[in-house]
Amino acid sequence: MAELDRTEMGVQAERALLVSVMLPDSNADPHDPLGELRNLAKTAGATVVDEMVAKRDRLNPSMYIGTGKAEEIAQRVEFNNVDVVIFDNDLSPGQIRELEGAVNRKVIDRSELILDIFAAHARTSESRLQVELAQLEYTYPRLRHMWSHLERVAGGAATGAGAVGGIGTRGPGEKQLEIDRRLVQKRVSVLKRQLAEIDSRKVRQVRSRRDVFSVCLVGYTNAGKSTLMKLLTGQDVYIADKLFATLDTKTSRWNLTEGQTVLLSDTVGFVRDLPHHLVASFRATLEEAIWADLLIHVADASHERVEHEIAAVKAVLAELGCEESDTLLVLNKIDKINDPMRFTLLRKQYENALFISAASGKGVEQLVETVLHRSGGVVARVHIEADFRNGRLMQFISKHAQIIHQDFNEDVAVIEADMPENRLAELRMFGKSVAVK
Ligand SMILES: Nc1nc2c(ncn2[C@@H]2O[C@H](COP(=O)(O)OP(=O)(O)OP(=O)(O)O)[C@@H](O)[C@H]2O)c(=O)[nH]1
Ligand SMILES: [Mg+2]
Repeated sequence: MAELDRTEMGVQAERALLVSVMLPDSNADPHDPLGELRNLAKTAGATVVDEMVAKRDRLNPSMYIGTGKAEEIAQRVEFNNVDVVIFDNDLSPGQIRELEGAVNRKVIDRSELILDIFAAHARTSESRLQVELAQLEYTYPRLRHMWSHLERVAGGAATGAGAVGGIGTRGPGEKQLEIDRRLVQKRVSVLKRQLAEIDSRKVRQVRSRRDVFSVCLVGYTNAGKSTLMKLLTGQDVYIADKLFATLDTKTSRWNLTEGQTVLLSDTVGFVRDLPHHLVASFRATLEEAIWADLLIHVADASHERVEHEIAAVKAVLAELGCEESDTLLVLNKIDKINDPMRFTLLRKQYENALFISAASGKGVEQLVETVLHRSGGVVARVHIEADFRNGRLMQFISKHAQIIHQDFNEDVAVIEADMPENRLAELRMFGKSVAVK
């Protein structure tokens, strides 16, 4: 099944031409539309030798770009000795087929590139299964194209004519294609079953820890999540200045203060327009994020496009169904911001965020303090005067407070107690019959 692994679609050590077609609703950076794709291509091991950006009001359904632009690509591909053309846009199998015919080179899209990186970085058997499933699901509709591609190359070599010959050709490849389709279907259902088992085991595992407060680091890839994890827990996690360094979730104990420990998890980073197949099959890895009591959203404050990265992460969180979760925004890498104006602006823009440097440790004390509060770890000595005939109120107090002393004064109970600070608001909601000092 070598061809189904799409090893041929990898870009390791290949010379790449990057193309971005910017439509009016594009999420790409207007100042450097290919910045992220360039990083992704480098992470995947390609050498970027040429780049093209085309602004368009609408896409051309057959090839995404027009024939004029395709001709230009074909010329530049020859001139620069390019092996692979990588589009920043998601292309349909039909568009890829047409494009490959027009430019006479392998064409891959952004999702395939991301899948290729994930395949190379996946370490545990779980993440390998997840990547394989995502690749098969994404690859599956493209198998016809794979075969016509292979046949075209063979046919092209024989006739010297290149391009269009093999598309849709019936022949031995077609029969092989049927066999391959059945094999793929079988493999996909085996993978789904295995992953469903892992998923339910994981859910049980995560739920069984419900009594311990759990915190999960989420954020754009390369924001510094693993660096922060290492700083806070001392866990030796993999840190690298590349995209998708972390693929597997790691959970560790984080001692906030004497006697107050929470669980901290480090997860896979997000990018904008993350392939849906990948989000779906990474659910098990992201289970920690879905069930966490608190999400720490780490963003790279030194990145010019931090606003967009924050928005992209929020979109993925929404896709995972955790947009309502308790979230704390942490702007990291403040040591890299040289312009004081920029810093002031960010502070104004994100007034509820914490500003830290995971590299130098700056601001981390405040982060610990905040998490301590959010986890209910900070205990306050309170003086409560309450109507003791209010059964629900008295029950709430006995459940959540450590009573130091109490007196009864006609209908009023006068109580001195220690109570988690984050319960005080709830206590006050009992209304007039309670006074808290
Ligand atoms: N200057 C500076 N660099 C930092 C800081 N935090 C992290 N880095 C660097 O940023 C790069 C990415 O850090 P990681 O911790 O691997 O980032 P991540 O968010 O875990 O990335 P992925 O796992 O790829 O999603 C590394 O080169 C870190 O050394 C910081 O506060 N300041
Ligand atoms: Mg990481």
